[in-house]
This record gives sequence, C-alpha cells and structure tokens, in this order.
Amino acid sequence: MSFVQEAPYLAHPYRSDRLLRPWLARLLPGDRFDAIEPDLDALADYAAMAYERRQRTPTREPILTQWDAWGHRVDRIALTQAWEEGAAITTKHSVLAAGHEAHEYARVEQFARVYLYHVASEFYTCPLAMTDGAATAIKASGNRALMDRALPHFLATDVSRFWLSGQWMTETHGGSDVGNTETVARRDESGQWRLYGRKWFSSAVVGEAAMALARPEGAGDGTGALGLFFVETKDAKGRWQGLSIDRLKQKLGTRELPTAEIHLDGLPATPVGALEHGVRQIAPMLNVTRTWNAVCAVASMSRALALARDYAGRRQAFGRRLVDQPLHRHTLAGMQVEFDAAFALTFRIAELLGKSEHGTASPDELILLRVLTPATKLWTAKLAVKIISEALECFGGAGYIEDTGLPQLLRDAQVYPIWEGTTNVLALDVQRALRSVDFGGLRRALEGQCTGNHPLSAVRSALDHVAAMLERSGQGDRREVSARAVAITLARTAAAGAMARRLAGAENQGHAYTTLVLDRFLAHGLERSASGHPDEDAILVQG
Ligand code: MFK
Repeated sequence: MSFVQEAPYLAHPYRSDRLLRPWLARLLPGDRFDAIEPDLDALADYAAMAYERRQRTPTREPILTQWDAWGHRVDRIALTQAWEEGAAITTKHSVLAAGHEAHEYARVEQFARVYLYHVASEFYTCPLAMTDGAATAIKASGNRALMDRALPHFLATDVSRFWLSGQWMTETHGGSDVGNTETVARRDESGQWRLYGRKWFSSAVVGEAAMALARPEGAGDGTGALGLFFVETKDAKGRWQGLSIDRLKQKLGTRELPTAEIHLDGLPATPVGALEHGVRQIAPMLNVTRTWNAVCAVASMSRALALARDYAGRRQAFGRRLVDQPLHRHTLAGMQVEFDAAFALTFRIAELLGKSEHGTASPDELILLRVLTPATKLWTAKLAVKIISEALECFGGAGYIEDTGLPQLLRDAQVYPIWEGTTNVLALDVQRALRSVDFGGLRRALEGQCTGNHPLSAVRSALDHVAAMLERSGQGDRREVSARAVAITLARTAAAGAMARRLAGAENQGHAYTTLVLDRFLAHGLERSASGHPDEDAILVQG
C-alpha cells in the first residue's frame, strides 16, 4: 500500500474549545461555573462519541409508515439513534430547564450546553429550540392554566414527563408571509376550539404539543386577525388526534429531522391569549428560536474549523504540512477570526436574553437585544455557510466525499439562513426594530462595550455609517434595499464590541489572543453598503 490520507481527529469539544471555557470562567460566579462543568463535560463526551459512531454508521433517515399491516392509519415515524437518545440526554443534562432557572446566567448556561450538543444531536436541537420557544411564549402570555399544563413537561428533567413542542406557522400560501395563513380555528358545539387546515413545513412533527397560528372563523384578513393556539397532538391512548401526516419532506440537509406536511382536521386547540394578534404573541418564541439558530450556526462552524485545523497539522503537500504553508494558514486564520467574532456576538445575545428575562437588563441592553437578535441570526447563518464551505475546501477532494461526513456539515448549514426567517425577512425585522427603539440608546450601548479606546473609533464610524444609510435611504424602496447592509454592519459592529468587552476581563495570554483577533476582525471591516438604485435593480433583474 502506498499512500493513505490520515483522517482528521476531533479533540474533546469542551476541553479543547478555545473560547467557551475561558469565557464561562470569566463570566460566571465561581460556584455556578463549577456546578455546570460536569454537564458540559458529559455533553462534550457524548458529542465525541457521536462523531466516532457516525464514522462507523451509514446515514439513517426517519421513515414514515402511514398504514399498518392490517389497514389502520398509524402515521408512525421511525427515528435515528441520536433522535431516540435526544430526550434522555437533554433532560438528564437539563438542556431546556437550565434556560428557565431564576438567575441572570440561565440562558448562558443553557446555550453553552446547546453549543456542545448541537452537531451530535442531528438537529434534535430544532424541536428543542421550538419547545424552549413555546415555554417562553406561554410564560409571556401569563396564561396560568396553560403554564401549569405545559411547563412541567417542556422543562422536565425527568425523561418520562418530557414533551416536545412544534411551531406550526408555515403554509403553502404563507411561507414568510404568515399573514396569509389559511388554517381556520372553529368552535364545536361544546365550545372546544378545533383547527382545520394544512401546515406545509412542520419541523419535527413527532412532538406531543405545538404552537399553531390559525384564523378564528369569521375573523378578518391579514396578520392582526391571526390567533395563537396551543395544541396537544395525541389523545390519552397516544394516537394522533385530528392530525394526519401526508409525507416527510425530501431536503438538501437536516435529513435526520422529520419535517412533515400535515393536515389538521379538528385538532383540539387552546387559545394562548386573546384571539387576535397571534404573531405578536408568538414573537417571544421567534426571538428565542432565532437565538438557538445563531448558537447552532456557531456550533457547526466550530466543528468544521476544529476538523480543518487538525487536518492542516496532518496533511503533507509539497513537502510540508498544510499548516506550515503561509497561504493555507492565512486562510484558516481569517476563518478563525470571523468565527471568534460570531461566537462573541452570539453569546453576548445569550447573556442579554438571560438578563432581560431575569429583569436585570438596562434599558439600553433591552434595545441591543431587540435589534441584535435578528441581526445575529442572519449574520451567523450566512457566515456558517461561507466558513463551512471554505472548511470543506481545506480537505481538497476529501471534503467532497460523503463518507468523510464533511459534506453533511455544509448541506445542514444551508438551513440556517432559511428557516426561522430568511436573511431578507430578518433584515426587515432589524429595520422594524430600529423604528421602535431610540438609536441614541443603541449607540450608547454599543459604544459602551468598548472599554479603553481600542475599537471605539471603528465602532463609532460604523454607527455613523448606519445612521447615514438610514437617513439617506428615507422611506420606501431605498430604505428596504439598504436593510441587509444595515443589519450586517450592526452585527459586525456589535461583534467587535462584544470582543472588546472581553478584553477588559482577559488575563495575559487571553488578552493577547483576543487583541489579535479583534485587530484582524477590524481589518476585515465592519461596514457594508447597498450599492445602486432600486430602479437600476429592476433593469438588471427584468431587463
Ligand atoms: C438548530 C436551531 C433550530 C432553530 C429552530 C428552527 C425551527 C424551524 C421552524 C420554522 O422555521 S417555523 C417558521 C418560521 N417562520 C418565520 O420565522 C416567519 C418569518 N416571517 C416573519 O418573521 C415576519 O416578519 C412576520 C410574520 C413576523 C411579520 O409579518 P407581518 O405580517 O408583516 O406582521 P407585522 O405587522 O410586521 O408584525 C405583527 C406584530 O408582530 C407587530 O406587533 P404589533 O402587532 O404590536 O404592531 C410586530 O412588531 C410584531 N413582531 C414581528 N416580529 C417580531 C415582533 N415583535 C417582536 N419581535 C419580533 N421579531
């Protein structure tokens, strides 16, 4: 045998992670840090085991069986092994419950767990995110009966009590434009609300519950007339009630995730709050699931980079290891810098979410949270596709070969910019948020993160750039066209601020590394612009 490529080795995802552990150690009170480490170690052990197992196991996908041998409609879904293990491992390590504990670090401690578990979970994190979002929206509704009914299941640390929740919004006519929802809510003769309609993308339909948007019969058109309903999908005997699964979607990635088309035909439902303004009521859920999306995008980038870095130390070409070749090393360094920035911003949002839910966020921090949640989701999602694509290239042809497991990382990453609001929908949400907050407060909060002078001038000039774009673009098409540039500039600016904030608490070695990353990130540039005029776009697109 002549030459065989050495496979990349995955080092322990927690102990070898450069960012997570030092950051948690700085942020958390000592007793809290000591208390969560066993869970983080255990989830990282699971991730390492799952990586090894995946190398040996051919890919499996969920299988839907609609009819049993005797002709009964059963709609049974056989899941992959990681999915079968999901409830036990996440309740044991308190992945959801940790985020709802009564202290301001709850979200930080939750998302540290999610970051370590996500890739191993085969996107079991998708229904977990929705369950977390459902718990958050139900709490925000103040509906005591529903809280008593659902939260002990959603936030269980005992697997036998645990329920997953779906988030049923998307319809054939609706898509991003949720205001077109056609599902109808109708009361039966006993006064029970029931749902009738078709949901076109039901991520993880295997859940015991879901939050569903529907139009109460006789209500008007548009978004404002939609109601938000809580549903339980199965009856006391564990059979689907008023729900049938038409088929599972054939997707580019996230193939272990059973995304279904479903029909609702009399599914019993409970209004979460008032019968109108369901989108307003589901917004807390959206903001939580968008944060999950950012954490999971960062986790996927981390995995791709860890493998690419390791491989660069093994693979010899042209008489040297890849890591000794200046251009390859420079490419990896650039990816690392963007990843570090995305990590800093994402976990800053997790920190702010925890503070806001615990009531300890300042008014300026609340502004940051509202504006940056969609901006962080959209920026990290796009970055994940770019970084993971580049990481595959670091393996040459091997990065294109299925049984290395590498192509799956890229296919899976492509979902991040699509679900939970596409890039453009979220860019418009950033604009919606900017209209509702005081720009001065946003500026104060972002500039305030830059202790010392380090990136302050770059942050100031990027915020001036955003203010000028908002001013120049005025209203209408020009304003809309600048939305991506505004959102991405804000995300990059906030990421620089989040890294600057870390400098304040970093010790010698950590300080030198973070300074280097920040300098290189600033050199990549914070500002983005939208060129041209909307009328020119029309000519370019339509001729
Ligand atoms: C591994 C990680 C896993 C992550 C989970 C993955 C799960 C995947 C499952 C899915 O993808 S489910 C489908 C997700 N679908 C979307 O995210 C919908 C995308 N569309 C939007 O987000 C639109 O912007 C939206 C439907 C919310 C708004 O459309 P409209 O019809 O233009 O409504 P409008 O009038 O702008 O907003 C209605 C109200 O909601 C307003 O409040 P008011 O009634 O008080 O005026 C808005 O301010 C409020 N609102 C909207 N977005 C908000 C928000 N409030 C707070 N935060 C937000 N983000």
